[in-house]
Amino acid sequence: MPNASNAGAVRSDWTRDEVEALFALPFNELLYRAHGVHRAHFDPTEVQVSTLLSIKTGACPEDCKYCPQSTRYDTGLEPEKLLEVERVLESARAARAAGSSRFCMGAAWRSPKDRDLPLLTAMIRGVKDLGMETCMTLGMLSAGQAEALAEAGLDYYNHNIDTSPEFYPEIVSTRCFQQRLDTLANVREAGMKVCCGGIVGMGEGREDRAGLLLALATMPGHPESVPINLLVRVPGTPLEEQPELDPFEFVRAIAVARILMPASHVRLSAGRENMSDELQALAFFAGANSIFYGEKLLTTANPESERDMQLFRRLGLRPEERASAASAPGQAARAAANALFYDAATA
Ligand code: SAM
Ligand code: DTB
Ligand code: SF4
Repeated sequence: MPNASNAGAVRSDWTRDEVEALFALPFNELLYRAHGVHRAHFDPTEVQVSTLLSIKTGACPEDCKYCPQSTRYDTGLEPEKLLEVERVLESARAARAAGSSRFCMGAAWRSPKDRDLPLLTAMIRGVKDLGMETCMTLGMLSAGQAEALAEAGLDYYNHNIDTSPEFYPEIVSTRCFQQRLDTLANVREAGMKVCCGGIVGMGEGREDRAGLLLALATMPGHPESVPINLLVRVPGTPLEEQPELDPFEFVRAIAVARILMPASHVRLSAGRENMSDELQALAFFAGANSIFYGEKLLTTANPESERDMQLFRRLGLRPEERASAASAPGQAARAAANALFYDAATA
């Protein structure tokens, strides 16, 4: 167990015992440590803001039990083909105008087809030209596909391991844990930043939440971005009746992620729609410093933008500027949008 003097060092040699001991700490002790680690690496008043767009919706052949987009479950979702580039850019411009610095494009595929690459790379170039960071999540990637996306300027690739290696087979049968790691290796090899996390609240035990975070924190390089999703229980999916996870257990997962991966952005991801403002505030204190912003995730609801802006103002939080933003195109538009978050009207 790290003591106060080495807390915050970036390590990839965490052990299961250490991770389980962190989860077992008294709540306030865990939060105190996590917040200290957070402050050693980040400005605790800044939160990175990303917006998601589903660029290809539904009819996915995989069987992920949590997912409304699997063709195996009747969730009433209307499938849509890959969007045209101009429609994607319209959404990206709107996200930038609303104050988002990263645009994440998601497709309900097992993996992309090579014939889709010209459109995908055109989307990446178009969004980059707006001065935004780019992220995609398209399923499994071959080494060649990862290179093509990196070549077009893709900054981040999102590919989650979802849960612990032990619990994983309960959730997905159509691709194995190792295949996820192979895609992540291809992404790294191509030089892109990795966005990789998981979902809690799927009926896993605390040992699985520890196993998920241990798997992430012992990767050769920590993912730069770690989304922690709270299961959205979508009617029609096999997990629709899952009992709610104790909110304090959710905050513990955020805090342990922060301690294990001190220099990574930990994202409070899916599930915010049903979280109270107080729970989100606790998660920010525990070390979450990134959110998805905008009324929709991929297919399910996210908090209204106005509610998020209000929350930022009430908590004295502000959107993080990307490092190279000062000279990036679109800076003036984004600065104007960011002002929306600071409007004093609330206090
Ligand atoms: N098809 C691609 C894939 O699975 O790699 C990309 C899109 S997929 C929807 C991206 C991630 O969203 C999943 O890995 C999962 O972690 C998360 N996700 C999907 N449905 C969710 C739900 N109902 N609740 C929480 N997270 C969810
Ligand atoms: C991630 O970890 N969460 C986001 C993003 N990466 C792609 C997706 C959440 C999806 C929630 C269910 C939906 O809206 O379809
Ligand atoms: Fe398909 Fe991704 Fe949903 Fe799994 S999580 S069913 S791969 S869209």
